[in-house]
Amino acid sequence: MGKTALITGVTGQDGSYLAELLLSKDYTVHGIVRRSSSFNTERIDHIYQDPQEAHRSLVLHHADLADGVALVNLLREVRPDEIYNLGAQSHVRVSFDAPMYTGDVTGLGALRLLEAVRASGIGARVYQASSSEMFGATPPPQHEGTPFHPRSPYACAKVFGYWATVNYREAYGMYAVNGILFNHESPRRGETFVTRKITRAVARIKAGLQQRLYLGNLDAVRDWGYAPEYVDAMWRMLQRDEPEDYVVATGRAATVRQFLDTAFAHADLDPAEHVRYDPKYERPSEVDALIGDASKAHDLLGWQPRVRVEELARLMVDADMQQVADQLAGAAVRIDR
Ligand code: NDP
Ligand code: GDR
Repeated sequence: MGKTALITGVTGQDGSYLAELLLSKDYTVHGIVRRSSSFNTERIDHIYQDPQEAHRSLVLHHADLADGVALVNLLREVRPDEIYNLGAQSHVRVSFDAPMYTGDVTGLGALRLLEAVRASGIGARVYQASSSEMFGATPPPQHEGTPFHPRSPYACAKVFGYWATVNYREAYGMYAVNGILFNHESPRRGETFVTRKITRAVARIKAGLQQRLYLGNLDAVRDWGYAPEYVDAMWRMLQRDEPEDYVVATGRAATVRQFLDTAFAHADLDPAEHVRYDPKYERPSEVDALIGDASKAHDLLGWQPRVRVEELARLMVDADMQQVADQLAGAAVRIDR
């Protein structure tokens, strides 16, 4: 019999790749979907299984990290072996506009889930999606022992979730781990994060659908990896004998400007012609440089990143160009009718 996993945030970038990975390993995957007035399952539609089917390996449930009772009830019903807490208000800039909400879902939500695991007595292993944003103002390279200095309500909430995870491990002997993941991207990245915003704009400018791209700080340094490789690291963390925390990163640095230049060059476009500055996209306090040291993950998890930032930018541009082409073809078919 395969294992059973529960994923919060299954409709997000990482949740969708993780669900695919676990299904390929013969898991039964349960996912939490929050109620929305419009469809929010686009990233997992290709693996969706009809609720009428007798033996489903992917099962979706309505619940929310803001509702602790719903979490306890769901855990008692599903009784997962592994839980991946990927659900969050995950946008750093937005967290300055909605700090209380971000603290509630991203911070307290992690504690609600840990407490639900304890209260339901199911003994599941828990993965907490911690973030390089917790290091914030502490200079690179950052590793598991680097002090935190969060620079946003989002990062403060993630620090809370991190320590709640460590505390439940120490207090209750729970198998609970933090994956401290640096930025990771893909064609499924949300459209308002900077990499996807850039690659989507490149595709739309090339197709004549858009003229300008407005951005904020181009000097920020990030360590960008490829999301499908990062969800593999999450899974590896829960397969070890002992629960420990791990940094996951490529160890390579690039500025937003370098990502921008690579993406535009791939489509033979000149950023100077199209890119303009808008202070709206600056943060009240910025994180200048994140570059991770993932030696521990290399040594203990046998995990290695393969896709480098230049290749990442190009594959995201290619995917967005394909998506624009498909949309235009779809529109043409509708007009013909
Ligand atoms: P996304 O923003 O793509 O996905 C977030 C997920 O959380 C979505 O499924 C979203 O649902 C869900 N969600 C939001 N609010 C709630 C709520 N109240 N209750 C339940 N679910 C909720 O994030 P990523 O996939 O990129 O990231 C996954 C996790 O990893 C997040 O916790 C993020 O903070 C963290 N992280 C991400 C990194 C990255 O570079 N991607 C790096 C380090 C950490 P909906 O689809 O309805 O919006
Ligand atoms: P980040 O990702 O804040 O690192 O958080 P984001 O892509 O939003 O920003 C990266 C850098 O780009 C600069 N920037 C802009 N950012 C956005 N979104 N939009 C712009 O127009 C723009 N112009 C410049 C930002 O100032 C920043 O320096 C991501 C999220 O996935 C978090 O959930 C995760 O924890 C961290 O990565 C690791």
